[in-house]
Amino acid sequence: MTNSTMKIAIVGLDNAGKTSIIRTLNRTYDIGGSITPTKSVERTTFGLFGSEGVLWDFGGQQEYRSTYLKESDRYFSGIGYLYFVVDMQDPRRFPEALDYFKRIYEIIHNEFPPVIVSILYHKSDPEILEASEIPHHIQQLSLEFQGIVENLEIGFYRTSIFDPLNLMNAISLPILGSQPLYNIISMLMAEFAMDHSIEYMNLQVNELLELGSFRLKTPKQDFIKASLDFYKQFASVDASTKKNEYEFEGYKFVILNRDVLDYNYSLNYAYSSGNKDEVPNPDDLQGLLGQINQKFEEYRPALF
Ligand SMILES: Nc1nc2c(ncn2[C@@H]2O[C@H](COP(=O)(O)OP(=O)(O)OP(=O)(O)O)[C@@H](O)[C@H]2O)c(=O)[nH]1
Ligand SMILES: [Mg+2]
Repeated sequence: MTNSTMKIAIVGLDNAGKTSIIRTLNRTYDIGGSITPTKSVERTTFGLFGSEGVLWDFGGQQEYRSTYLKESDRYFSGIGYLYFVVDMQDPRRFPEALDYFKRIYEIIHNEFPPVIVSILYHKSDPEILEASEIPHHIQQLSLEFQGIVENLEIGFYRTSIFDPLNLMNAISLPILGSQPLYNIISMLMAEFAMDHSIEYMNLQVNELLELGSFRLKTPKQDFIKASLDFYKQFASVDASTKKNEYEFEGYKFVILNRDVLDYNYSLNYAYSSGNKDEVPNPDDLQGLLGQINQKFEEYRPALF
């Protein structure tokens, strides 16, 4: 493994929601607040397991898109992960989006190691999702994207800034989902969640990514609403406090801060406030944290 920097590219048409995604994840965006179009590329660096990653937010206005395609080496070489963002609330622009993706794919398809490509069906807002045309459009678009990349395996995710826990999951899976630890920790969480009527649990390893998570398959709308408030707390949480608790709209949310090896992480979980009997007591939690730390040491995360 080399010590090079991990390069992550977020691309898509103007107004697709790319900058909102990044700012939601690193908690610098007031969800619902105003945001201006990105001029050319904005880079953000972050640390992960002792290595460095850099996020490239490719402003999507026409003039910038032409420049990237013309000076493709400068912009697209060395990409490890590509997220292509589609605005699901703007079907008229699907053809334009597909065309842009196709041109980029022609440039990156020979990269080695191969680029991990993910499609984000963005603005799939939880409140409108099921009653809208979005699920149908997703089916159609997936066939088109798959047709462009042929045999390459690509990931498809529904995202929305109004469901930030799910957004974090979508961004994390392509990068960390193939780590054995991700699956091990997710399994520990699923088991623990079942025993204690927990509706959500994740392990947060930096300001962007998670290493394992559990969530009910179809979370209640109430939970998603409450989780927005919870998510805003992530930014202001006092990392020196071992346990932080919040109550939002009938849900109890807990953030536990811990260290293992040289890393800090937080274990986050939520359950319905009405659920008093099965909630985990300190011994239960100690047991889970012990298991997580042990697995962490056994499968030291190594990325590059
Ligand atoms: N409903 C909804 N609106 C969103 C979502 N994400 C972003 N938006 C809105 O979409 C608009 C464009 O968002 P940006 O993040 O600036 O889009 P961008 O892709 O960075 O645009 P460029 O920088 O021009 O390429 C803003 O008004 C956002 O508030 C979402 O998940 N749902
Ligand atoms: Mg932008």
